[in-house]
Amino acid sequence: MSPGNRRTWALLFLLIISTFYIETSASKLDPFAAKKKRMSEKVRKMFYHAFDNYMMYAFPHDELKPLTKSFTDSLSELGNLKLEHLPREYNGSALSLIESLSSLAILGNHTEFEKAVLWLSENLSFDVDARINLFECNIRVLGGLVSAHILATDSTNRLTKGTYKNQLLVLAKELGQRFLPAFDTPTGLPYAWINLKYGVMENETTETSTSGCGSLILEMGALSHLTGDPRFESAALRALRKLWSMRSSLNLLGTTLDVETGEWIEYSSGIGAGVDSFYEYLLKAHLLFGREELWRMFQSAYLAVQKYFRHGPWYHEADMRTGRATYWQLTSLQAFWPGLQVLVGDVAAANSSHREFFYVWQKFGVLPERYLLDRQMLHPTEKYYPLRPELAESTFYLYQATKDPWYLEVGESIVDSLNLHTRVEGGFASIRDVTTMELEDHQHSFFLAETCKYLYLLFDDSFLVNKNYVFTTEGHPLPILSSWHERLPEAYLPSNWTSVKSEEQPKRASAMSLRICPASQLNCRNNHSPLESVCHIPDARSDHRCLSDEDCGVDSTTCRRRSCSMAGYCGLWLSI
Ligand code: DMJ
Repeated sequence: MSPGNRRTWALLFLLIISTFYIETSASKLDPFAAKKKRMSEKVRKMFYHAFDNYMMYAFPHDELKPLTKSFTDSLSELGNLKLEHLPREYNGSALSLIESLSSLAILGNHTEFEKAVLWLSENLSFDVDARINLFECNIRVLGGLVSAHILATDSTNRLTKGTYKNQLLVLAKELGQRFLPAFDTPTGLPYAWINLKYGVMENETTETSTSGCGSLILEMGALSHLTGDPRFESAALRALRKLWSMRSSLNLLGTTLDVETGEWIEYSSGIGAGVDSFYEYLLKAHLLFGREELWRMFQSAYLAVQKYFRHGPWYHEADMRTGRATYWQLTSLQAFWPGLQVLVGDVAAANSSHREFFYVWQKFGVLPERYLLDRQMLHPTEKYYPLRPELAESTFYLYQATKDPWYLEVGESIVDSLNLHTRVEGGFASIRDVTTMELEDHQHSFFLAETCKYLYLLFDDSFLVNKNYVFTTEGHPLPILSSWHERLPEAYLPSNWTSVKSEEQPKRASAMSLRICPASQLNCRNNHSPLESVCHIPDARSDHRCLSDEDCGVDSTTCRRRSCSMAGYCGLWLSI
């Protein structure tokens, strides 16, 4: 062997040994490292299958039609309302590319990220005759641009090689300015629809939803902080305050309302469609902007939800005036709730609802849009599954909080179902009917922004190490910065801390730091020692399935007796 060959071999050997060493020491620390690696690779491939097909057959239009390998310019139709004014010039705004930016950053794809930024800065224009849904455009386009701008300017990511000149922020500001006329109403509540070129159209509908006018604060607030222009945050905050002032004496809100009169149209509401992200944004905006006022609103709203909507692990709808149950339905959108509960520290409740959602997922293979709980049957028309992310999202949050390996299994099962039922040659298709698995020709942009992202982060959260992000309702990360926090008086004492008694003195702890181990004590460590409650009695079976209450143990965090649910899972059903 020549000296040159020997050196090459020695280097190769060292490389093999060090890779082996890194892998074995990593897997010693984390017994699930190999599974996570395999699964994150699988999800990465899923993302690129969806993204590459979009780029090939649909870009620069909004979304991919994976069955016919064509496109749809859906942004101007989003929101499911009938178009009264058909857009004349609208030819798409590369919606799925904008929605993919933060996912590309998380996957570490600098090249595609930079290419996308360049294309958008040269080609994207909002001066188009398009009637768009304010909420959808806010969470998808404004949120996508603002989040990507922050990621592009974060020196630790090195996503753009010095070429970035705030182009995404310029675009975001232009879009934000086009939103403002929507807020010009006697109530300050914004119109649901606005034409990007001409503002609010004549005879525009005055009806909007609670989430439509109550979930704008993260994106518009971030835009104000980034640009120094307070108008965006003020408009969103004013609308949120007005909406909150319309709550009933039970602290409940309805689902739809009139922006001109400020009166409710639909008094029944729940935690799903038309309301969901309103709750989410109260808490997340409090985390992002440190506003105590939002925390107080969230606290009252959350308690009212738990009191009036919750029935065991399920959430039904109720009339905001009386609190009486109206519709007993499980909807796919509700599956985000356990994720929100993790953020607020209600991990036991999150775990129990999440189990029931997963049970329904397993029963059908995916989550149907609507299931009638009282009649134990699918809704006759809403049998579809449009690749929604909510169950994956909650699974990610629950795994972050508990490190219970069971959530990795849930994630794997979601990935397998998506590949089995929705993957086609031209991307990922929605399911029209979960009983037949008939497909529909639509790959929604949130599959790229959220579904793939949460599944990837479940198995590989390296992007989040030493970072502190809040994810918008569309899955776009925004960093929590003390400079964005409301300045509080010197004597301010936070009221939302959980106190943990230690030997010397009570210690403050955030909900997220109270880790629990519901399924096994493996891999659940706090300061290298297992954290376990003295009262914990594990369920008879490690998968928490049960035939009767006898099979259930005692909850580790609350020390309450668990019981067996209708679906055959142990949980804290009786104490609810
Ligand atoms: C997404 O656009 C957002 O998560 C929104 O808040 C609700 N629905 C879809 C995904 O299901």
